[in-house]
Amino acid sequence: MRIIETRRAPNPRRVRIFLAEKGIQVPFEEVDLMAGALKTPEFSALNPMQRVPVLILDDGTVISESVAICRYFEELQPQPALFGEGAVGQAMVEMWNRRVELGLFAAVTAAFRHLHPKMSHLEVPQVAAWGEANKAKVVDMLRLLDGELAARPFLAGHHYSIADITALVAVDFLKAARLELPEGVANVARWHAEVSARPSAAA
Ligand SMILES: N[C@@H](CCC(=O)N[C@@H](CS)C(=O)NCC(=O)O)C(=O)O
Repeated sequence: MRIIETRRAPNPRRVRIFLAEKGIQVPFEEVDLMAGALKTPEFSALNPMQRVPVLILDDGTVISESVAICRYFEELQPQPALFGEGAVGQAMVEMWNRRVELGLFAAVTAAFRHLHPKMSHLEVPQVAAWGEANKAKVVDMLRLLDGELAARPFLAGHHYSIADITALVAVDFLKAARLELPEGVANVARWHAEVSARPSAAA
């Protein structure tokens, strides 16, 4: 099997961190999304959404979407459980991962894609007003998460999970979007320092 990625892009990083937490090694193949590598007929045949990461299994099965790829590996190797354990634990991870994906990661990504000049050939049309509007959404969501992280070490409870991975990648992607952590989110800062110190964060 192999994973096609662009190393500096945030979604492939989610999968790399997930695999590092599991201790699973998979060969990665680099393509340059900025140079149009995802727009070719060959890549589009693998993933019609023209996005990385893409996992290709030895039998030719193609799995894209970062969370789908991570779920595949969770099923292959359940421990450490990064999608939660038990009915409640799994539901909590699903809930927080979706909230972070839709409320934070998507907003940071929109700010980046709609405002960064380098993205003008990939984000068509680039709507600057939408990028600007998402900056406030990012701040609101970080403040919400700050309140949550006052009460527990990790986003979905007492165990590190894919929700933390998604949030870590989203927070680190603030820099590319030319944003910063706002004032007054000390709990997010504490959590960010802790998850960044895990060896997987460097994957
Ligand atoms: N929902 C997808 C999103 C994948 C995605 O947006 N990947 C970005 C890189 S982080 C990409 O391939 N962008 C290519 C483009 O915008 O043309 C996932 O979770 O894998």
